[in-house]
Amino acid sequence: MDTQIFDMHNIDIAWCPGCGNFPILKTLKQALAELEIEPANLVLVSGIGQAAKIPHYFKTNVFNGLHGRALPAATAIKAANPALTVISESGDGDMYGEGGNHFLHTIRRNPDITNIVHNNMVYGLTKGQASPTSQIGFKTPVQVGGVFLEPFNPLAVAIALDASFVARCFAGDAEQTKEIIKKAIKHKGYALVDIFQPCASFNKLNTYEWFKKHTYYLEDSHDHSNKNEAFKKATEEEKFPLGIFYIKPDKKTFEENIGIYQENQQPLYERKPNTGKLHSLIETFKFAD
Ligand SMILES: Cc1ncc(C[n+]2csc(CCOP(=O)(O)OP(=O)(O)O)c2C)c(N)n1
Repeated sequence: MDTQIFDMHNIDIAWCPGCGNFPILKTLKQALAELEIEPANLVLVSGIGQAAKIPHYFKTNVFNGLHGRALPAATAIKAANPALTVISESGDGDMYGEGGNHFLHTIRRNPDITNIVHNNMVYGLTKGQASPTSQIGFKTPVQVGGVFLEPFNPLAVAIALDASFVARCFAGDAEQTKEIIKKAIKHKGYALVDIFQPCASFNKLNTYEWFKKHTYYLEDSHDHSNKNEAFKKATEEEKFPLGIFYIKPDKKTFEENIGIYQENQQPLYERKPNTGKLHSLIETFKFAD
């Protein structure tokens, strides 16, 4: 399938020149085309931010909601129509800051969705405040003395919560990123793909060069079924490993667990509401005279 199938025409892209979102946009289109996922069978869900604009630049189904609230919408869309491929797209602020609570509990629910996070270690849209993944010492117009909060470690948290697929990529390596995104989409269950992404305008510390110097790929011998080993790798501090850290296969998904599809396979969105049941429920809320 050609990636052009996802191209929007006559639309201005509002990212700065040199933004790491450009290679992620291209890589995601390539991954989807190689998996032969039709635009009609795909939904991109996002919150607010520069990264969260990515669905605007795709010809497909899009739900662009509130800041930090992509995951509950993505979970519901997948539950209403399990035949869809559902991908959440966010920045590190949107996902780990404003959306932090949803991040934790979506991992626990394990919907069959892919959660791609463009991690540029800064709030880009609002022009350069520190985000939860900003490194200690990072100076901004708000954090004038440098960040002193411990950075949030999304991979370690996801592994601790037994997320069913946990990976990290670097936007500067399109080939590996594409392969990891493909595996994440094909994986049944919640898949986190955190992508290191340089922000050309507001993060002069974590540049392409910096990421190249401070990352390395997990060895082929890395056993991604070993939770303790994955956690150890996720908490390394000198250099950040890239690759697939942890896979917990055969974990029941949210759609399987909620019971709606156990006896009736018809997608929820096609079913007629049971108005009789609804009315009797409303009756129970009425005050007695
Ligand atoms: C509830 C709420 N709080 C704060 C904001 C302001 N705001 C919009 S985007 C953003 C941060 C975006 O940063 P990130 O998610 O890292 O994405 P980036 O722009 O860097 O891609 C903030 C704080 C908002 N729109 N809504």
